[in-house]
Amino acid sequence: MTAAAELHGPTRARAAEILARNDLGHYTVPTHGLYPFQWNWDSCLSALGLAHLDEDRAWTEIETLFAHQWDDGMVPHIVFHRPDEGYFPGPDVWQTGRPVPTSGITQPPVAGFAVRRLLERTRDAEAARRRAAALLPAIDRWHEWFHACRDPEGTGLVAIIHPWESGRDNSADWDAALSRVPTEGVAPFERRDTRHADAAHRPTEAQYLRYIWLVQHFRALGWDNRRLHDASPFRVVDPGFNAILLRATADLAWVADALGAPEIARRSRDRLAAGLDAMERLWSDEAGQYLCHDRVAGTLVPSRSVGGLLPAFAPISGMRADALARRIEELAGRCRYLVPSHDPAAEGFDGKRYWRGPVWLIVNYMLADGLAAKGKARLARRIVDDSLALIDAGGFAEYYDPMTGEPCGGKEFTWTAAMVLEFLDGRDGIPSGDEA
Ligand code: 9WN
Repeated sequence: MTAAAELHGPTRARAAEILARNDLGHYTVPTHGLYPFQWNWDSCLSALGLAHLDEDRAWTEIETLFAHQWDDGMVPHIVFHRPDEGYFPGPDVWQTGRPVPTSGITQPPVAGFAVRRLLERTRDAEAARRRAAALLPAIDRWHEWFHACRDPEGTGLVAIIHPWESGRDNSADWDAALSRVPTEGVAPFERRDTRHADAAHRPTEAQYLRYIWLVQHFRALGWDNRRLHDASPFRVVDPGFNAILLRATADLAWVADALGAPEIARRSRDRLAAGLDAMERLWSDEAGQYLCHDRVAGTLVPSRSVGGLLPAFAPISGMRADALARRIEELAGRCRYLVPSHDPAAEGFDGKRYWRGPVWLIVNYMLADGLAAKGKARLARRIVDDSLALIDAGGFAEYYDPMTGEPCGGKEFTWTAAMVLEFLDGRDGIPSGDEA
């Protein structure tokens, strides 16, 4: 245990307790009540926290998710392991026809990154190599699926076709694209999220209507991923999502090298090179950061959200990393806690409403990791310190108001707890809380 972990003993113990409470044996729920199933990127990031407590259990978390990979290669964003009326939309709405029901869309592909990190840190190299070797082709197939189904024209970057895929559901980034999604014909529904969390912290009714319209639309197309991309009125190239895919692709190449799988390593490096080149098309000098590209409208989206800062997590150039660090410093002057999910100076900022302003610890983790790797230890350290200060003041919430630190959304959150363990116990260059 590091000095920081000892100093934060009670916080660490509380984080471990939350992971245990949300652990259903072979998968974790993000939090009981609000999210009673397994979520894709929650699980992969939570596995990093689980590994501090029980490495075997950490691998199981990712393996359980991949056991529900679709035949076409997609890894779904939710696995509905057992019925629960507490969440909408459930399996009856998705109707994906899977033996264990799943949703029909995906989420940010952090698995390649997580597997490398587990493998690199393992205390049981033989078991870790065996388990990573089994996941390696499955992750490669998922990456292949992205390129085939979400980049049919081979641009090097993939589109999301539903805001839920981004993981940043109600970001202002989607406002214009989502406004083109119709609402006619949406079957009446009752939201359940607002039973568990303050409605003022959640997406609006108008957004939910469009989320469900898209689900119904894809369902009517039989969840055929060869058709969904072109048929979706919502197609956005998110720099954050692509940065995660590129980082995972780089990490998968590393894992493939370590395990003697040269074909996967080569394919991954080719995809990485093409993606990094293409990412430059999302850069905006005016915004000082990356921006989303609306693939339907053919324009960049002038919304300065954290999605455009997340490329710091990918192997981008030093020049771009410097510019992103400057943007984050600028944001530091506009709020008390880094890193807000939307610029407080921008129209549409709302410090309590989900992805329209609040701080999320998983995002802070990825930014701190990327910045530290690019020599920006001081800024990374500031992000880690702010994250731990939020925990000290408000507990393990889903997200936090960047102005006041108020905990928002769900409570006792799995990936928040996992990130705390990473901040306190982690290595790999992320400066931990109390190091000089
Ligand atoms: C829809 C589970 C998930 C996270 C997402 C977050 C939120 C779901 C919802 O919760 O989304 O996937 O119903 O609001 O936005 O990033 O994976 O924690």
